[in-house]
Amino acid sequence: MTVIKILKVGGSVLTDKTRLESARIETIERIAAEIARCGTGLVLVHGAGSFGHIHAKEYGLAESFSPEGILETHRSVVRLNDLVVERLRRAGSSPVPVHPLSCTVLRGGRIEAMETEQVVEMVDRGLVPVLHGDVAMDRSKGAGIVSGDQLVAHLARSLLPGIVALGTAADGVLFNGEPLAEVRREDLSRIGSELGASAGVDVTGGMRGKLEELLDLADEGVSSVIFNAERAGLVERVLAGKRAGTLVEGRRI
Ligand code: IP8
Repeated sequence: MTVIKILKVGGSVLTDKTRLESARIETIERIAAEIARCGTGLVLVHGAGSFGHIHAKEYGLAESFSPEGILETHRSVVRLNDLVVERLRRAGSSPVPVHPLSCTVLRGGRIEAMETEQVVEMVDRGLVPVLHGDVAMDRSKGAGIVSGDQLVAHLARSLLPGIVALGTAADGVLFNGEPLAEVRREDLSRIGSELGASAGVDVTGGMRGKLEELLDLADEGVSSVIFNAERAGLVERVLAGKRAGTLVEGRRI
């Protein structure tokens, strides 16, 4: 059986979040080359950056139901997904797009149901499923936003991966400007006020939102790492199971 690795690369890494739909093509190509060298078993999730957050905010999607907002936000993140998929293909991987809008239902902003059988089949056949933060139907409020971080946590619960890694634009979880080697739920009260918001427009919670997803996961026994995907070589390093950034661990017992 293939050992699954789940990698999320944040929208702050792949795009300039201050400028509408502005992809960092060189960075995407560099990360695609690192991924292509990592072998099989990868499930990739990417953030939306300036391809989704700006539309989601403009249409107030987190608060109100907007048919046009759903379509425009989804189309926008699909454009970024298409760019990522194409760069992965050119780098020598076998990517396939997986759009959460088509396989996920939320309730109150949280994933209530998500089809993942197709993701397992793809990985078993040597493909790289490429998911992304998206808009999704929500049983309690019509539609909502599902972040890449929430997708990672959900996928990790159902696929039981060997590696869960979140590539961000920071060196990990920072405290006094320095990355922590590890973080657990007990540390939150100490470091909480320092957890920064993301640069540019962000409707899903920046570093704090990320950590909340990963600490829940860690409490269920799945550790993960938050590392800097802007530093060349670190994607390859974490996918090889080596240390980088901050390890998110379960409670001390
Ligand atoms: O960038 C957000 O996903 P994220 C998705 O992973 C949208 O938080 C559509 C804003």
